[in-house]
This record gives sequence, structure tokens and C-alpha cells, in this order.
Amino acid sequence: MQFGVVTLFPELVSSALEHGVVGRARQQGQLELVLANPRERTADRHRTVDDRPFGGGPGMVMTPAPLSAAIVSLKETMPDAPVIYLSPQGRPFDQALAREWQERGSLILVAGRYEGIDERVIDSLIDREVSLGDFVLSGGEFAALAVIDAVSRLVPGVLGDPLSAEEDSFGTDGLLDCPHYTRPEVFDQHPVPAVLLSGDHKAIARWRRQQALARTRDRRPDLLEKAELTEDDKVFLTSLGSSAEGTDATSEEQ
Ligand code: 9D3
Repeated sequence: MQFGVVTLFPELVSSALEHGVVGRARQQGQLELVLANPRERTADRHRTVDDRPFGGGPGMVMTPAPLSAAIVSLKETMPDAPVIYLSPQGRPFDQALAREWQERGSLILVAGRYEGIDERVIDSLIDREVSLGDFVLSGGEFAALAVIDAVSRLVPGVLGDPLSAEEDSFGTDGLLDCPHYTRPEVFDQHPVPAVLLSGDHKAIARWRRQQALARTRDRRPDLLEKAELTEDDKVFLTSLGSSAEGTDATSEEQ
């Protein structure tokens, strides 16, 4: 998998990708990172990459010429890659997009700074505009890193266990994950739920499923609409009743 990133902070991106699963995969040649810095594509003495917005107002805008030159240079290296602009105005990023981009084999990510980039660059060079959600970052780099991480772990061989990539939340059934516990059995006076120590694998699976259902309904009811639910699941959800907060342990506040 090849990732191209257009950024004014190439070291921020490359250093973050030296660590963990992604760092190892880069060392093994399974992932490749290609950086392009618009500042290296400037022609003026001050290496200017931003300018004041036409029409007035606060903040600065990334100036089109050096930015488009950086994007075009990556497109020449990676001719089949979709070009994605990370921006608060984008459609929400999700696991389905991560999967789609992994299948493409190469991806160009454009990280903006300041108030954003000149709209004409979007019109001429950007295939899709994508956001991480409704909160304010100081630039697109951390969003690009999140996308790279999400796509990388879907690349065969990047994770040790090929099952674990798809087992996570959103990986299979579209529900949030169940809670997890490890030793000790009692921590700070809080015991592990007894069913997990019972050795009854059917009861454990059922409890985990119900925990996943209850917290999905509590925290992300939007996900329940699309989730694949069995008749058992529906009976359980109905048994929770219609109040926002149930009375059993599955609805404990976190
Ligand atoms: C008018 C207010 N502006 C600044 C407070 C808007 C604004 C411009 C640029 C807000 C954020 C940014 C930089 N953000 C990103 O580059 C970004 C982002 C984000 O902020 N939130 C969620 N996803 C993304 S993807 C890229």
C-alpha cells in the first residue's frame, strides 16, 4: 500500500508513522509513505504558501500554485491513487471508505493548514473531501494520520492476525464492542462480571452480545438502524424498554 501525503509538516507525518504496527509494516516494505511539501514548490524569496482571503475576513488560505504543484507531483508517482482532501467540510470518514481505499492500493491525502485551501484546487485536483467528525483540528495532518492508520490495518499482513482487523467495532456486525476485562479478578474493589469467570462459553457470548447491543443503543443509536440483528437481539433490545437509561448493569454510565 502506498500513501502520498501533501503537507507543510512532513516530519510531523513521517515521525508519527515510525511507531507501532504501521512503523513495523513500513520497515517490512508493506507500506510506503511519499511526502510532498508545498513549501518546496514555491518560487518566491519568502517561500510563501498562504495568502489573504479574497472578499476579506480573518485567517489565511493556502495559495494554489505550490499546493497544486505538490499534488501533481504525487499524482505522477501514484497515477491510480484517489486524491482525498481532509477538511471539516468533507463527508464523514468511515470504515467502508477505509476498506475501499485499501482495495485501491494507493491513496493521496492532502492536509490543509490555515482556514483551508483555494477552492479551485479542490475543483481541479481533489476527488473527495473527507472529515473525521464535528470537532476542530488545527490542520489536516492528524486526520491524514488517522486515515492512514485505519487503511493500513486492513492491508493483508500488516496486522499479525488477519481476523482481528474485521472483528472490531464496525468490522462485522456494525455494533460497538463489548467491555473487556483482564486480571486481577478484583481491581480497586471492582470485581470482573461473574459470567466471564463461569466457563460457560454460551452464556459469555450471549452476555457480550447483550452488552454490545445495550451500549450501542445507549451511545450510538444511529448504528442500530443498520446493524444486522437476530430475533434474539430484538427481543433483548425490547426488554431494555424505551427509556434512555435502563436499570441493569448494561446501561452503567462510563
Ligand atoms: C471558521 C473556523 N475555522 C477555524 C476555527 C474553520 C476551520 C478551518 C480549518 C476549522 C478547522 C480547520 C482545520 N481542520 C482540518 O484540517 C480537518 C478537520 C477538522 O478540523 N475536524 C475534523 N476533521 C478534519 S479533517 C481536516
